[in-house]
Amino acid sequence: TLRNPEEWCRSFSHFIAQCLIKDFETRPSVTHLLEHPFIKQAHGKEMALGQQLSTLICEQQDLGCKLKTKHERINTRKTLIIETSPDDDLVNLEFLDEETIIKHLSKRYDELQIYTYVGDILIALNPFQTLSIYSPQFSKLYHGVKRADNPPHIFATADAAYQGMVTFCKDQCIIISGESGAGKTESAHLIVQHLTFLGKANNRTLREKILQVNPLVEAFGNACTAINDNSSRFGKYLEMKFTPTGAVMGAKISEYLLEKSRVIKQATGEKNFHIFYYIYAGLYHQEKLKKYRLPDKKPPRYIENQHGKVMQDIVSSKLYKEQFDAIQDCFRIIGFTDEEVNSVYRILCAILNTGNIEFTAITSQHQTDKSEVPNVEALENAAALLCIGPEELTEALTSHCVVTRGETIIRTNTVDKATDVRDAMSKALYGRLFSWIVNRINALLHVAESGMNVGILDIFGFENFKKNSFEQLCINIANEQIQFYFNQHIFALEQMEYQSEGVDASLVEYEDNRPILDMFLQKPMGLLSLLDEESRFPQATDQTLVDKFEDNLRYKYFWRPKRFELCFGIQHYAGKVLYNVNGFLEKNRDTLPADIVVVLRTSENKLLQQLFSSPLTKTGRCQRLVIKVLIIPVTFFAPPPSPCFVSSLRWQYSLMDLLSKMVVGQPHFVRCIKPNDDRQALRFFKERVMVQLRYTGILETVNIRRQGYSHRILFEEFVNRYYYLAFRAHQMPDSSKENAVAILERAKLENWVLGKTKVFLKYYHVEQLNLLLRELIARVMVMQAYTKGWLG
Ligand code: AOV
Ligand code: MG
Repeated sequence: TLRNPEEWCRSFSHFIAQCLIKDFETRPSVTHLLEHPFIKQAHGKEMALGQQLSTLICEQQDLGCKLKTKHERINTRKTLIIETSPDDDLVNLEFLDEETIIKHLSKRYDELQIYTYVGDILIALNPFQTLSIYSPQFSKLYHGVKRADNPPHIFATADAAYQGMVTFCKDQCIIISGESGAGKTESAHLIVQHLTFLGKANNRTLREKILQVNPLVEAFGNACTAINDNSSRFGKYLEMKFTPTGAVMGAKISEYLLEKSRVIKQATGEKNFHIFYYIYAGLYHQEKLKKYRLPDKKPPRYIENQHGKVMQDIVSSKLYKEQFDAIQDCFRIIGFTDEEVNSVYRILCAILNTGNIEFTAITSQHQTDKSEVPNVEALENAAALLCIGPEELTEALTSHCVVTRGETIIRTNTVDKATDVRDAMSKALYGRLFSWIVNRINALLHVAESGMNVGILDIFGFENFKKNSFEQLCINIANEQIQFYFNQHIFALEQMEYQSEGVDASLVEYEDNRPILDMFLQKPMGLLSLLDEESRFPQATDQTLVDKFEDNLRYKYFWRPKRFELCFGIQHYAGKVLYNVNGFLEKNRDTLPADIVVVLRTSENKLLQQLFSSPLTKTGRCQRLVIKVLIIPVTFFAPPPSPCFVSSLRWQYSLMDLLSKMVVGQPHFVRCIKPNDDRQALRFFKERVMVQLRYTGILETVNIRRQGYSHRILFEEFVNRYYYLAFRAHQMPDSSKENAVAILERAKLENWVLGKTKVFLKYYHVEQLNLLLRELIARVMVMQAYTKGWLG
């Protein structure tokens, strides 16, 4: 009898009755409900309606699960140790200081409770051992329940993001931070695992595809470093796309500044990207080294262990071989064609051969700066794999064209120059191949419909090695930006809002890293601008660069140990780091000679043509991004000057893209902590943890979470969202302050505060309100179901 979805939606009990009694002859299933024409219509029609519906649907889904699995849950609880404890949330602690926090975390870690809340923020201590708390049973346990019902868990954070998305139709993002080896990437995997569970699509293949994305890109983008055997060498933002009703429908991945220099050289004790070892071991076992023109006596130079280990290490590694098989599966499941995969392998093998090309100087009477290739085999192999002519490749490596006054002159390359060109080619090939794989995954998991998404940010963590170079600087600047974003969200914005709303809340002091960021990013005198400027001078050297830094950077965060030494130090938010400027200019310039591009474009390989036909990097050059909510100061978003080098264009620009994405979603924070540097289970070094707690501002976070109001909702939105709790469904109350108060009182909440336009709530208030709402709907549903006799 209902005339339109609007009317129907307003009266939710009626709605449920309709769905349950009128349309369904059998037991109602959520999928049926979602397919109901009213729901579909309403979703397409109006966002506000869609929001209310999503809430309802999500609650029903929840209830359906409850009804079905009640017994299952009781059983699970018996077998799993899932006791909650008052120190699950540090905010509940009576005494609060660093010592107490450490004591609690240490005790919890001993009991293998690696997760702890600070209000709505999750602290995750790296267990350095496999825990049995990530099974499907646990996924069920953490589905749509009140947070305090279960001990803290990464699944609870994923659940909160998911529920936030379906309930309020708002994009969410989960920001995982922590230093290198703290457990960010593992956490990101677990979040994806739980989100695929929550967003159960009927389509099983899709779920499988999404689960293959991380392993595939990580094979190409991760490597063994001195700190972490599986260290992320790129920043990754994975967006999982959902329908308005919360079914997963696709994914999109964005990559940020891959550490390409690793392809050609690795620091002592470190390795190249995983994929090179996988492919070498894999092809060896498949007896395909010959087919891919790889040497079988000695591994190619780029993956040769520089520290005395031999060929046998790579080919006898069972792990590498298994990983190669796994990667082949990933490609297949995600949907890459055989031809594409073959091209990827060819390019990888071509890179390995390229690394083996050597140059020797030809000295004649007239010319001293000429080079030639003595070992033509490697060169011929590379050329054959790339489907280009070996002569053309030799020419592009050993000479270059210069255009002066309209005339093209060919100049020869010295041995050093030719070596640089060779390595630049390898880096470019790998970098573009990586971007292509990412783009291809996106195309294969692309969804045409617009929906909502949960984004997961997992970047390379803060690094401080014995020797730190340009790459570490880039990585650490990125981490400064993430820290800044966290501070803005947790402290600055919150406190600004109290003031503007006239709410009396005591201010919490925190370490603001804005001045350090200014030092890096300011124009024209920030460190990165200075680096760009120096990169433009052909005569500049690393020495002139570091002198320039010293002469211009008058900050207490910058120091130079000794004039004439090629280093400088930075006091980062996470500690002091000494950088060696050796190679800074070259790495920042990251030039790929036009001659190489020209020859690679002649390739008969389709993929290769594609890689070099147009700039693959999704930088969009100097186009300005539109930022909806401005949290990060505008200066950080200014377009880079041209010509653009790594630090300005690819680096800053891509970070800007990353931050602007996060700014639009509701953030959830996971702070990963490394309890020891030896990667040992059950070892909790207080000092080490203390330092991380300090620089991440955990104590201040506990304070602000205890005093502060992390949820600030406009009266209108609040009344819209929760009016069922105090009014009848059809009443449609005004979105006034008084009605908001009526709801809060009816819900028997305490300690909330009213601002000029908003209700200020603690995170547990919101949880309580959502729970009440859910229970209310559940009661109606159960009542209806009883009348129908479905619950026996
Ligand atoms: P990261 O991502 O924070 O470092 P990872 O996530 O790669 O660190 O974690 C490093 C190692 O710690 C993993 O390889 C696991 O052995 C172990 N680990 C982390 N979390 C867990 C967990 N929940 N359960 C079991 N083992 C874990 V870096 O990418 O280097 O910044 O750049
Ligand atoms: Mg990682």
